[in-house]
Amino acid sequence: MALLPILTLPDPRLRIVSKPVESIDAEIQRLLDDMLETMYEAPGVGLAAIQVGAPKRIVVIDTAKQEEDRSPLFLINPEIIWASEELSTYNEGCLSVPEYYEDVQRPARVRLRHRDRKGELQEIDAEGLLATVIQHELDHLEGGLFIDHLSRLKRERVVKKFTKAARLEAAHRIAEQVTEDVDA
Ligand code: GNR
Ligand code: NI
Repeated sequence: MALLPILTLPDPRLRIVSKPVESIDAEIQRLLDDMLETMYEAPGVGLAAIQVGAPKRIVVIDTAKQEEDRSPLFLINPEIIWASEELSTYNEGCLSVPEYYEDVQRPARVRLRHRDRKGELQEIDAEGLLATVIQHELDHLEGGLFIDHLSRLKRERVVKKFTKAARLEAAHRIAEQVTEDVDA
């Protein structure tokens, strides 16, 4: 297993629409395992393949609070086939928008259809945190992010902040390299 680097805002790859998985082979299973390890290590309760740069309709989720209770869900080509009229609000975060949290309103309950790790068709009913995380991850498959649910003012503020931080980080890397080159 391997830890994969997680893409963060404003990486344009996060806006790619992911492609359905055609066959669930060893390569896909390796990606699922690497994504799960990466999610646990982060730590996070969900991860979509595009967050590690793979534009495939693949998601891993585990909402267990304790390490002993771990029970990962592997979702391949997931589809929401029903959503409740009733909404619920959850304070969401995203590994691709680190350390930023905002309330998002979504359907309180959903029914999901997907293929599992073995390629078998499954349906699950979800509510609470799981329903929220499923919808958050399905947004990622469409190139969406939870900040798209916020006001334009809030969203643009966050994007600006992360764009500035990324520019600063790039400048620091260059400065460090110059120092190394001069010292050499
Ligand atoms: O770890 C995560 N926590 C979380 C909390 C509330 C709503 C959604 C999430 S998903 C997030 C991990 C992530 O970015 N998945 O794409
Ligand atoms: Ni996310």
